[in-house]
Amino acid sequence: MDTLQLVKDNKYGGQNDGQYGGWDSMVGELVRQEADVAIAPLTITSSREQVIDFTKPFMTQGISIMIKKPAKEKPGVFSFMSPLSHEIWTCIVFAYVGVSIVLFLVIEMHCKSGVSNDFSICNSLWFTLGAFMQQGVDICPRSLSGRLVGSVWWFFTLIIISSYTANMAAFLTIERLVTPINSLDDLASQTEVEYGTLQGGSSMEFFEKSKITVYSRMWEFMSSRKHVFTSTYEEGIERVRTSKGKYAFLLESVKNDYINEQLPCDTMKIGHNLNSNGYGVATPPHSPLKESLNLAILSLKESGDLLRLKNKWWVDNSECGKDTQVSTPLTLTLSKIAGIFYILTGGLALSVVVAIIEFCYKSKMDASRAKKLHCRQTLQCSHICSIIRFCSATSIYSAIRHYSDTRFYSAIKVFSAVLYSVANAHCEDLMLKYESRTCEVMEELAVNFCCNDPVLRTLVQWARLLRELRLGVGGSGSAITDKARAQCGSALCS
Ligand code: CWD
Repeated sequence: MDTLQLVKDNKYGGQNDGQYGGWDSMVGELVRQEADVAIAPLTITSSREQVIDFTKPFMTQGISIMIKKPAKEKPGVFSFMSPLSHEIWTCIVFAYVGVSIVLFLVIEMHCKSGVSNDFSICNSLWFTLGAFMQQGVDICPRSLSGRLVGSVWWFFTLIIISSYTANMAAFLTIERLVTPINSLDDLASQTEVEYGTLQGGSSMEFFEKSKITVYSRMWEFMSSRKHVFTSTYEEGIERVRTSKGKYAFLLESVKNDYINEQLPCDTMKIGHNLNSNGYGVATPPHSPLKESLNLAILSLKESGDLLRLKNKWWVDNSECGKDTQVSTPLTLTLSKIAGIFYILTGGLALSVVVAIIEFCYKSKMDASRAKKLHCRQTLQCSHICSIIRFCSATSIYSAIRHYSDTRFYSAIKVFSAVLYSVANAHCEDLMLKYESRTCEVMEELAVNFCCNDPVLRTLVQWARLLRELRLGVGGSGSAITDKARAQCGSALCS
């Protein structure tokens, strides 16, 4: 009697109605009592458990994906873009333009309220670019709102540049493995890379019976292309190696891990295991051997021998260096630094609000200042008018007094009355005319109109004529006349 023999068809065992006992291969031989024990990576499944006995699992595993290891990618000429994802670069460009426009607008609003500034749209773009490039520019916003925009932009650039610099070194030194498929979902959602399992094993059974959408979709894909199944797992591994990345093999994780550590080190496992189950030693139903095998497995487990053996063959026996590990992509994605964009947007919104408040406040202040100035100037003009009236009146009064006992008295009296009323009316007209003008115009007029106005000048000349005839009070005159001299110059009241 043979003590150890290979299963005739080299397979593990599946349900097969054509075979005696309804099972073929290893399981079939046990069912038919052709063998006493089956020692193999034989997965414990519920359907097998119904016809044969399994010991406790001596190893746990799950279905995993094996692909061909892609060629290492050397840093390209545009590798400097890699530390940040494409969305981040796009968002930075938009943020740059947006911040420049907001900066220009808030400063423009500030200027509208009377303050001058150097921020044209070009200068705003230049200022923002300078800050982003960590350089200084010779213009700076002076308003609170402008400084707010500047501050949030500086904070934003600080974070972006720090993150970029931190990632940059890694990107330029690591040779990355860029895998076309990174997960089971990637594999299931495409048809370019074919995939399959070992024919007639528990892996195939798993997909066939699975009710999970993605697995049943994968089963549809595989069952419609029969050539994707392999009769041995060596065949599947070889197909992975020779198909230039166009074939992925779904095999049990322990085998996957082992092969990946063997020369020529050109395969790799991707994603997580699809399920979890164990390998057990199988016996025909009710075999007396099962108990002793169970005890042996448990004692090997407890003594750590099983773990030591696993390490010996899977780790110490590795023929591939550590550098075969896939480096995970380091690209900084938008979701990781979205907060900084929120802060920037919030800061810009706040600065616009502040600019509006500044604008309203300054407009109000300017209006009240203008009003005060206007009143002051109006008063000044009215004061000057009073002085002119006074000058005319004093001259007229002197003339009347002087001629009181002469034959010219009546004529001088009438002439003086007319002169005074013309001066008075003209002053009123001037007041009305200039009242609505700006304060600056009023100020200028207040100083000049007394001396430059032709009507007033004529009136003043008449008054002067009366004095020159030594008919008026002459000399220094009263305190008000002195004030008038100071205000209007000697031409008016001297
Ligand atoms: N088996 C399988 O179905 N897929 C695999 O990748 C390997 Cl290595 C083996 C057989 C399976 N363990 C079974 O018992 O049918």
